Amino acid sequence: VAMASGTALIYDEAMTRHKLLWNDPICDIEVPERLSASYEQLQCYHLVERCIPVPAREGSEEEILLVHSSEHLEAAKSTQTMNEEELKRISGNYDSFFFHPNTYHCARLAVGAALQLVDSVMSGKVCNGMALVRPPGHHSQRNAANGFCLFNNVAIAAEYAKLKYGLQRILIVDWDVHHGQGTQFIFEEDPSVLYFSWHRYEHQEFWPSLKESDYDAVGLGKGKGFNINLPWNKVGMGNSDYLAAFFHVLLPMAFEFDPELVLVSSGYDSGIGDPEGQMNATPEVFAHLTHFLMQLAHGKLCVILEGGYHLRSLSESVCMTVRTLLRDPLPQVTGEMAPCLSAIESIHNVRAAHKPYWKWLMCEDTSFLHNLSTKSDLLKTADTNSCTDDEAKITDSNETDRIERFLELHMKNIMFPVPPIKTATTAELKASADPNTFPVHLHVVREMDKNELEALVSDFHVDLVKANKSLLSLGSTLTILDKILKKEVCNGIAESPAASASVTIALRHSLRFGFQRVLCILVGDIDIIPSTEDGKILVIHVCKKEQTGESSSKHYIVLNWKEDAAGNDFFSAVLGFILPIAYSYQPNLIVIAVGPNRSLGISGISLLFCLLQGLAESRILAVIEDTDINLMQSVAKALAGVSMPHFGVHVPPTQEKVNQIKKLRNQLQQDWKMLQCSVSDGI
Ligand code: Q9C
Ligand code: ZN
Repeated sequence: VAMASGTALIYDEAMTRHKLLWNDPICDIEVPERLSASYEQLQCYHLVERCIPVPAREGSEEEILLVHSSEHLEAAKSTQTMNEEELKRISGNYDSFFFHPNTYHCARLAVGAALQLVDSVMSGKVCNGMALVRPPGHHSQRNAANGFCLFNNVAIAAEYAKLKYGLQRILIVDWDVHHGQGTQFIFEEDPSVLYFSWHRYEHQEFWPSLKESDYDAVGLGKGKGFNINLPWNKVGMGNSDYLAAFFHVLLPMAFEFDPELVLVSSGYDSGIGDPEGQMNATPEVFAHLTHFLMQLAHGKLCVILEGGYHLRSLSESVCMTVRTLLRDPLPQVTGEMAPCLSAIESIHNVRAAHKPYWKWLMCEDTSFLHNLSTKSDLLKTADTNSCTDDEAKITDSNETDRIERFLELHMKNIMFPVPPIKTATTAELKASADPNTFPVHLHVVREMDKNELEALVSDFHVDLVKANKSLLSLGSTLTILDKILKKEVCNGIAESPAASASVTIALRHSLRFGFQRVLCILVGDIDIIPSTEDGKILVIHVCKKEQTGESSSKHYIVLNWKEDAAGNDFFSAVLGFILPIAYSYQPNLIVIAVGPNRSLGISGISLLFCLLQGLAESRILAVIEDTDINLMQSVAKALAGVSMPHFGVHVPPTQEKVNQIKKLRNQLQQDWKMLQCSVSDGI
């Protein structure tokens, strides 16, 4: 099936006409400029013209009633003709909400914009998209406005998608810094909607200060297990905390759930500089979060704006999201890749609370802390990581300056013009492929001839190029690597009859080029002669047991894995082990080599390519010895990003495999800190 392509963008200036008419220090951050500034920044980066414009429309009363009571609808409707005094009085009936005569119209447009986005994606007009809306929605409840929200745009979108398209599994990811308690209440008993929210909580001190926002609110009745709350008990959470939450909580659950559509309650008040969130995550982390979610539901992803009150941080983060939806290569995440102890504690707790409901968690030995509050107090003082109060609080203008400078500096690096994703391969692969299903923008390169090759490799690894035959087999690998190094292409696939030799030479060549960190993932029987001592190469070798006697060290990690014959048990290894190590390492280049006697199926291998693409600015070299055309095509599709593979149902691995991962995690988590997900082995 050909996949939809393109990214929808929905923006209507009319939604800037809802504004606060009186003084209210609680509500005065939710300003019209949030929308216009975001849109202007998108224009500035030339992202608007690359998207498919989709008009907003008013959501109908019937559509609003999918989630809200008629009393609530009528109350909202009645505000259109009120004077300021009446508006102020009725606003006072709710926690943190303000009405303007235009509010009702704007809120209907916000609902309709979300529904237009769902229609565009579900009809195949586009693959994904973003709707910039005001007022936001996720605090809004069946019968009440709350926290700047009148109608719950995302919740209505989910009900609408279920009704109109017969969907049975929808994932809502709420990365806003506040708990979308409205959305939780609406779907609490509904197993067809998996709701995930992380939020500033501070042991219930932070608004809306509900017991129901804690990690033990897992859903009710039939919906048990389908509500995931990850409370942050400290401010100052950053990129690594967010990524750890994705690796160790959200992504494994999301892959096991296998949604047909993903909706994002996309608040950017969880980003750096936001006065509400007081977190430290930089805009580029949203590119990575978006990229991970694009791997689900065949890429059907609808991003709908919620909060975000630091205009610069908000608009840069919106741009990061849209750029990623458009499939540009991802910027590197910055900062030390180590989650803080308080984050690990929260991650540990939500995993323990969800253990009964998810196969993937069942065999892990996460259990509740016996005395949580004591332990938490201990952790408060033990925590030496980034999320300490003094570093995170914006108390004076120095702090504001710091954030502005930070954003300025990082934006320079991040919004650099990057080459579009182009995949290089040699002509052979393309010729043998079905032209109807094969990536169109595959870039065919000529192989180097013997003389060119000799010139390139003459002064090093002479031993390896002695025989003519092996020399020629290096041709495609080096040609393609060279194009990646020269930034002519982003990634490439080399067929090689001698993968071991090709990889060895590719690694040496890239170190010579000046790369400081090359991540090399070997699948199957491949013997390379690497020097991993100086840390410039990190090898993860996925192979069947027996045949290697090697044991793992910091830079040579052996993962004995033979994929379950019945299906897909490699998910947990990729999400909970390989990805965290890869993000801890932050490579400049990734080489993935598939040799003979491979222990993974096509879908396991594709999963690796898809998920690791966010690293090394998408520089990935594939070296494949196998002549299986299906494997080649899957890798090509994954790298060219033309179709979102369906990874099938996530099968939990055997106890033996789980134990291996656990052992490796314990052994390696001091070196690769993103592996930490449990308090008991974290300290
Ligand atoms: N003391 C969104 O980000 N703060 N809403 C209330 C009361 C309300 C945030 C503080 C924050 C609402 C969509
Ligand atoms: Zn918020």
